[in-house]
Amino acid sequence: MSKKLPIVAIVGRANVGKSSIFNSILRRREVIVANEPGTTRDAITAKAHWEGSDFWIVDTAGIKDAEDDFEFTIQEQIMQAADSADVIWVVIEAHIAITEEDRRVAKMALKTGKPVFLIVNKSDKARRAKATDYQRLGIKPIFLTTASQNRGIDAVLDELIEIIPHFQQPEADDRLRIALLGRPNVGKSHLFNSLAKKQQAIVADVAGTTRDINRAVVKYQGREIELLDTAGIRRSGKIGQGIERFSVIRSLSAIEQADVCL
Ligand SMILES: Nc1nc2c(ncn2[C@@H]2O[C@H](COP(=O)(O)OP(=O)(O)OP(=O)(O)O)[C@@H](O)[C@H]2O)c(=O)[nH]1
Ligand SMILES: [Mg+2]
Repeated sequence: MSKKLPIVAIVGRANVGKSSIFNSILRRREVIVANEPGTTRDAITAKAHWEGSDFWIVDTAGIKDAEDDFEFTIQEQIMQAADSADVIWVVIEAHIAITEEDRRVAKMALKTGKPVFLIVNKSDKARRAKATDYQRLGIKPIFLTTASQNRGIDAVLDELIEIIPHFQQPEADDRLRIALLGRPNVGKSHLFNSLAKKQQAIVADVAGTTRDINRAVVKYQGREIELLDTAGIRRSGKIGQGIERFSVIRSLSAIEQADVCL
């Protein structure tokens, strides 16, 4: 039985505590937390688990006005993280009235049509706050958390694994799954096409053409073999922005689905 691990993207205005939530879930200081808006510049992904369920979480940069090209690229990346995710967590601050940026983030998240949670963090700074005080963003469910003290996070994770079964696609069969992995442009899609005997994958002489996983089922000696063609994996550091980065997450999740990796 194989399943696709869900991806959770943590988005929100700068400095609301996204990285603190990410760290709290991983129970380690994986990413830098600082009281300076714009601390996180690059989306960071890690595999997490709760009560027997595994998932990926992506910590993104804070949403700000794009003052320059670099900032614009970052903002684009946040949109892509949200687009690639299965569940989106929008984070706001409990003690600060909802801002224009909070509204922008909420709108963008809701527009994807995916499950969205509202995490109202820093609730230690607004002790009287109730979840219903934050309904105006139109997001449900709402959780109050104090990430810096690991408080309230369990409830978010409990709800996540409640909805996770929707993303698990059990394929209880005896199909052998083979994932084709490798650096960009080494001929994975060509091999995939020869094996699949049909032009299913887009083959192009441009490194990184495959943005997602192509699948084909071939019959060999009466047995079904499912081939998973993945995006090329580059060394981290060389991984570009945006779509490519999220393709790599998809490749990593293909490794998990596969029985054999070539
Ligand atoms: N009082 C309080 N402070 C918090 C809480 N969570 C985070 N902080 C603090 O808020 C500041 C920002 O936290 P980060 O986790 O870096 O916030 P971020 O959203 O990742 O920020 P950017 O990456 O800059 O967008 C840090 O000083 C944290 O220690 C909380 O629940 N309560
Ligand atoms: Mg951060």
